[in-house]
Amino acid sequence: MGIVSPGFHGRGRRPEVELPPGQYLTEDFPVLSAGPTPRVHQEDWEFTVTTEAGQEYRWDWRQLMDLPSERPTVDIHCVTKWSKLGTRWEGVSLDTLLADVDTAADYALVHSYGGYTTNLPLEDLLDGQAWIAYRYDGADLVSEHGGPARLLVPHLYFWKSAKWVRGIRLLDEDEPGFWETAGYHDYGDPWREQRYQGD
Ligand SMILES: Nc1nc2c(c(=O)[nH]1)N[C@H]1C(S)=C(S)[C@@H](COP(=O)(O)O)O[C@H]1N2
Ligand SMILES: [Mo]
Repeated sequence: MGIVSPGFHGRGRRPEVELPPGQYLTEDFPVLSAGPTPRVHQEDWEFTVTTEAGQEYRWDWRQLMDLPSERPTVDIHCVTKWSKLGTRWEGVSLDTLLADVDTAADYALVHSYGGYTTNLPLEDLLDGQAWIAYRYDGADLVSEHGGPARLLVPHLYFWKSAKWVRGIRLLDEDEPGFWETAGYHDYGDPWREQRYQGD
């Protein structure tokens, strides 16, 4: 992108951005955590994928760092109605992590340190749609935002982006997570405003 002279694209002349229905723009980065912030050190961090057959695949921090990383810039949408555009992350694509995982499962239940869970169809973790993210805006991800590593799945409401991620269970049957059990939508597409069950 070229440099635009200030007089041409000044404040208030920002091109109209399209937000999902009911959302407003925020510039800061709110912290939303259902419980206390777990302090997980990189040396203790492990990420486990468990298949529907009970097979386990495990990565420690060093193994995660050795995988090729990507730098997605994405818009994020919280069900409490804030949206933040152009957030810059670094992490490992779930395509990379799941490449050699032997599974025919349709669903995923994501687990976090601290006990949080959230569910989504396995296909929503694939095809460049989801990452295990460990850097935000050029710095290590702080614990309030899910450090050392969180799931990033920006095309769904942000509650699906589990902070302090520790593993994913692959399942034949859909199993609701923490907020989904409490009445939030099973899928959570912000563009279809799927906030609550029945939306
Ligand atoms: N482990 C865990 N992950 C979580 C949550 C949580 O409470 N615990 N909150 C979710 C919700 S509702 C949102 S909007 C985002 C908030 O992420 P942030 O605090 O980095 O903005 O994290 C999601 N992931
Ligand atoms: Mo949220």
